[in-house]
Amino acid sequence: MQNKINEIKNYVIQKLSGINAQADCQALRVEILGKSGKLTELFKQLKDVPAEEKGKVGQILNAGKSEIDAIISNKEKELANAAIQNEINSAEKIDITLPTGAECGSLHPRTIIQREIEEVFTSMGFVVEDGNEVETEYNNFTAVNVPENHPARDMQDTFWLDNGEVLKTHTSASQNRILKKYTPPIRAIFPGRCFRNEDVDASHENTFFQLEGVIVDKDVSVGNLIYFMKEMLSKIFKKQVEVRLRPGFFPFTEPSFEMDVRCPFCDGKGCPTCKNGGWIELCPCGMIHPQVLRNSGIDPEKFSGCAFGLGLDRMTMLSTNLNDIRELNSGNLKLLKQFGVK
Ligand code: FA5
Repeated sequence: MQNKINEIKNYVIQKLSGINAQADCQALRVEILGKSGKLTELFKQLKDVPAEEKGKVGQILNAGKSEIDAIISNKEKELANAAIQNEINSAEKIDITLPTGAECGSLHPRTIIQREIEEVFTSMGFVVEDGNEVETEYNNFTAVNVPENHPARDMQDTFWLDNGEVLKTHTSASQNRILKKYTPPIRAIFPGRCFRNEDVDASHENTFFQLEGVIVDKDVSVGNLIYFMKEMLSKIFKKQVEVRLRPGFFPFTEPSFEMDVRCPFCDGKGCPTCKNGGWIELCPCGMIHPQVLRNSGIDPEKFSGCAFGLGLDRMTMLSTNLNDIRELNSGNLKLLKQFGVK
């Protein structure tokens, strides 16, 4: 076995001496260490080695692999450094003092609102977490109490990957990871991009943003939910706001609510923004279902929690008075730069 490894090592050294491109080096790595690589094939022969020799032969193989891997890695580093050096030497000289002639960019209005909301929640002791855009079916559905064949899955049809994962349909998909990451008391918000197989119209996009919040502690109640939401909205709209709860349904909260805010533009008197109803439907929320807590390893006998899932595009539309969500993804700079001032 040692002879065979030495042969491969000498072959690698000889080949590397003639290699000057990173791609060739990569190809050699695959040829030796890839799935059907020369060295990998030797590992496959280990199963035929008598049991009493397996340990020793395994050691020889592993040592050989580390040595060959290091030889290739060194060459890779050498080539990468040479490529950088080459770029530095050959790069045209840029005079950074010259005017660019291009306009400066600005933050997207949705990013501005997201940052404002994050600031308010962090000032109240929340951590800001990130979520995956590609999620497991378990996290997106099952962990939040939407098992296979549950009708609630139909309301959130999404884009499925060949490996069975999904483009997440809601930020609730991150609940399981985040509740597992921390131990109660937990206060976290997690903004993120979501995807649904939707017919696009003025208020629905197939790609949109939500900002989710969870609070888990001893004796959390709906009162906590109302308090934090009112605080946040009052800071964003820069005035005291009134909210109301209507019954709602989500498999992952019990009870579930739809939270409305009294229209901050007309103080509830009626205007085009609230379609003369005086209230604006803002955000679904509720008390976290005991099974969702259990799925994250939290004992619902000891702790309770509440959660909300704010539509960030909706908040952005409210704060900018835009009436078509499609503008937010349009790249229409004339329109967007009116708001993206920071
Ligand atoms: C949910 O997605 C729940 N996960 C929210 C939740 C979280 C409830 C925690 C309870 C506890 P819903 O499908 O209603 O719920 O979406 C929440 C918000 O996302 C909506 O109010 C809306 O503002 C926004 N939203 C949903 N679908 C779209 C869409 N296609 N385009 C733009 N915004 C959307």
